[in-house]
Amino acid sequence: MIGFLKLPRVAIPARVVAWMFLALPTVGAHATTFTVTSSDDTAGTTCAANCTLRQAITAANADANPASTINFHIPQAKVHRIKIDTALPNVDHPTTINGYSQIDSQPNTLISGDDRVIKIELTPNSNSAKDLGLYITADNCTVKGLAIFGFTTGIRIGSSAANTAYNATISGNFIGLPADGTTDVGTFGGSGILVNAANNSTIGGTSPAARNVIANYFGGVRSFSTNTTNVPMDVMVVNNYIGTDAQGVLDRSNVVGILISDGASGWTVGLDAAPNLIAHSLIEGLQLYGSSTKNRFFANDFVGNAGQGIDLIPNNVTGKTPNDPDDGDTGPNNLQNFPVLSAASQEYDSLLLNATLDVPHTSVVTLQTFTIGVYASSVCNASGNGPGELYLGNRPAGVIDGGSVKNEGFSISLPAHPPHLSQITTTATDSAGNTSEFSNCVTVQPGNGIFKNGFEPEF
Ligand SMILES: [Ca+2]
Ligand SMILES: [Ca+2]
Ligand SMILES: [Ca+2]
Ligand SMILES: [Ca+2]
Repeated sequence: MIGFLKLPRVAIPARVVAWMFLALPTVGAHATTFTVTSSDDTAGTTCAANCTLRQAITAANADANPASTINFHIPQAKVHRIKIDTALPNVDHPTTINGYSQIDSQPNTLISGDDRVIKIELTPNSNSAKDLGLYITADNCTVKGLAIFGFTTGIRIGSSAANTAYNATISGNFIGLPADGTTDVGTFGGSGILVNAANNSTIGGTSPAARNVIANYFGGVRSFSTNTTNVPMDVMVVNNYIGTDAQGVLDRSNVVGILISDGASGWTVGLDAAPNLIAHSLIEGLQLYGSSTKNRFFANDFVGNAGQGIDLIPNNVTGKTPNDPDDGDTGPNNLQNFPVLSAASQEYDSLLLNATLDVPHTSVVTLQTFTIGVYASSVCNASGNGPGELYLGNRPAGVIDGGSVKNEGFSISLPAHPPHLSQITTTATDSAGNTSEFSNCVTVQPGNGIFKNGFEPEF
């Protein structure tokens, strides 16, 4: 926001005022805007008429106002590739870096697919600049509208010092892809977005404009911590395409789509209103290691991942983790048991599911309520569980294993599913937010009921 300039009550020649507006950053009551006008990588402490991204970050870091904005106004309407010679300064002041401020760019407006136009690319110019693209070390920073590729880590949020970069927003970017969102520019080994001390940060967001596309990394999104004081908590990863091109179609594999470890907890990966597409991972879609708990995985579509969609990984042992009696085991997401599906049937306009969930035994009769995520797939994984290609919705399920009463069976119904995706699989999430791996698959059967108007479903 551009505020008013508080000028002293003295006469200032018009020529001087004009110069001030041209050459000085725009100062508002609470924020300063610095405008990048050059794709060069010249260093300097001020962001004057000819300002590089490096100069703008340096100037923002010294900004006396509590927040800064870095906009782009580089002449010519082409894609501008900013090639970094050495590591950029950390973004160490609350700053919004907005690639969509560049002329002729626009955020995505499509719920499915992509019509964004990105005009600012960030890539290394040499091996010595390859380690890291943007390094955010202040709270309340936003990065949007950039194509960042060629770095071992695209964006790092938070250093290993405690409390360094809370409330960051990374939205509307291509990470691991150039500005066209599709050209294969190689693979980068590290992490698209590395999340360190970055509590309450958001990767993506609920609007189409907020979607990131994250591709060609070892870990598309990866948590990172070195001790208990810099564990990233309560991070949202929603509405991203992970492992595809911008349209969500072509294979632009990460090795793992999302990797959460080292006690990172309280993450929300996918919302009903903002699902992620997690596709083409060379091993698993989503891995959860160690003591990380209360991580909710909802509403994500897992397509073409070589391994499981969701893998809870105790003691570094990957693969399907079997249910245990009464679910007393501990580990990532407390190794929440998955439902055991016995039947799925199509009754006119509803999909009916019957299942059981082995929950902890309680001394008194207690209704235990879980959220069951329901997914359809074309083919079941070789493991017998997953993959969960299309999220259909979730429903609450109440079960009892208390005192002498044991009723761990439940039934739920959802609207009819696409007939070509005949394999149904589910997850269970407890009230604390621990989501299970995927359940077994069952094939949808025609129901026993009488179909209206002679309608016969095809399977
Ligand atoms: Ca497992
Ligand atoms: Ca039980
Ligand atoms: Ca268990
Ligand atoms: Ca357990």
